[in-house]
Amino acid sequence: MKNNTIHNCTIVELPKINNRKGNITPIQNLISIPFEIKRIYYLYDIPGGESRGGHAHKELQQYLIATSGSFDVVIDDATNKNVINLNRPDYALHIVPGIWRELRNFSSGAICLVIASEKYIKEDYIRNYNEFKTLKSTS
Ligand code: T46
Repeated sequence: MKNNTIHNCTIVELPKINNRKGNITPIQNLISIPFEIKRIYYLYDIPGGESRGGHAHKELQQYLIATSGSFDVVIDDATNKNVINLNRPDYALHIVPGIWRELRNFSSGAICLVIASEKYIKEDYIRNYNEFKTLKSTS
């Protein structure tokens, strides 16, 4: 968690099966995803102007996918920040542990699918930015 930087977060192209009837993107455990999937959840019905996130994870890594609409993800390793716009259902943002994230600028009807490496564990969250900065700077 300490040594991960935003440069370890990558945009991943997902498989896409296309024909005249439309597209399918299959996601298979440990094949299209480099970790074991323990949980899937999705954010939807986000009111205009709302943001989500505002935390880091100690162990959890995840894929974020804009299965519908678009939104921005700000990733921050306490030294550098980057803003990534997600707007395609066949691309995922892989966020490694130890990265602060905030999701904002949700378009109307946007859905953020999250594929996560861990079950929900409250203690895995760092929700205080000063605590996050301290953890990143100390061993
Ligand atoms: C993340 C971003 C992208 C649960 O009880 N179980 C769950 O599996 C989840 C995800 C949440 N919750 C509860 C915990 C809070 O009382 O739902 C409430 C809202 O969760 P949170 O404030 O963490 O929501 P987001 O959208 O800020 O963050 C979520 C994920 O928690 C987080 O892992 O990276 O989506």
